[in-house]
Amino acid sequence: MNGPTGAVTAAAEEAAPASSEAAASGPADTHGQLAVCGVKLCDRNGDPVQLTGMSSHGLQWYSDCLTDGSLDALAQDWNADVLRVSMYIQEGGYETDPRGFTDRVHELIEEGTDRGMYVIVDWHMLTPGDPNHNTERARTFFSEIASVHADKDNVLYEIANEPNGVSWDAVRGYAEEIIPVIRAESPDAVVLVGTRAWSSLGLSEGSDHTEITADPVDADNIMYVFHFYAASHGASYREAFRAAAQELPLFVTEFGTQQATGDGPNDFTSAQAYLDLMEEEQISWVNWNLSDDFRSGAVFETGTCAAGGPWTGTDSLKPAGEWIRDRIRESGTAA
Ligand code: IDC
Repeated sequence: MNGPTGAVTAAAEEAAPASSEAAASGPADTHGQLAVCGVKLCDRNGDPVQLTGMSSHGLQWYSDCLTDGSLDALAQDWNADVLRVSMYIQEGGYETDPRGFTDRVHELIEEGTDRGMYVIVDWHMLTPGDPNHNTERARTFFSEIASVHADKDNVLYEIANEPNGVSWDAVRGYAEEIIPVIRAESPDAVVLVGTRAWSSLGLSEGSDHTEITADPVDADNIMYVFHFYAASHGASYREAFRAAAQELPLFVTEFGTQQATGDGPNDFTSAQAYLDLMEEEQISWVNWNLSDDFRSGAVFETGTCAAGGPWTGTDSLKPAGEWIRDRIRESGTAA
């Protein structure tokens, strides 16, 4: 796929010669429609793929960090396979302006598509933690998004960011309501299902993945979502994740190298252990987040977005940003 304009593409290729191939044809052009195959994610030829990339921050706060320049850098300098578009529902998000946020998501799907990336549409429910609180809103939103982008093969649907304080049964019931809404318009799209206890497969509320294997969502072509924050979630959490990966198709749509607040010191040793595990198991991952929020998990230094960059290279990056840019460049399909 071509970049947004010949000039921008040429400039980006110059800045990152190693990625000139990715600029000419992005991962979504090469691998096409994805489908769940066993516990893995496979491309249009049935070959397993691992996608790696970045999540935006909340669109209500950091939309101005998603520019032509930053998205070019993500695709061509960072070699990302996937952009997660994080649309909060509460906290000043979708519920305050459904039309405006839906339109912004449409735009960002096009921006990701133009750059040959996969796009995850993240229904970023968080507080309240019961996804059923937003079911009617989710129906309206996903029905429109899945209908408008039905002809694309690079859109994945994440229907509930982090359910919390609710049973697996409640989460499963919500998934079984929303998945058919998406499938009515986009029958082949992979759907990502958030799990209990902040998408920890239940771990953060004292359960584990066996509650899911005992009573899975009644739908095919879905993956279950796991999130972790490497400085808060150590070896036992990681081993529970490894056990789950043997039995369930998993997608890590959010992780940080710091604490669960998205802030504090980085634990790159723990984070690397997770990355090694995900490479071994070919689990796709997305890091939180592509913004210049003051917290340590936002990749850009504060003020970068208002200044309009620089987006390529490492001059604007915090330590977590430099670390994750290196990892994304050397992993995934666009490495
Ligand atoms: C955090 C943001 C912070 C914001 C807060 C509001 O970094 O700026 O004020 O949300 O809810 C998650 C959530 C994600 C969190 C992130 C870091 O999905 O929304 O972002 N986190 O705390 N789960 C675990 C960590």
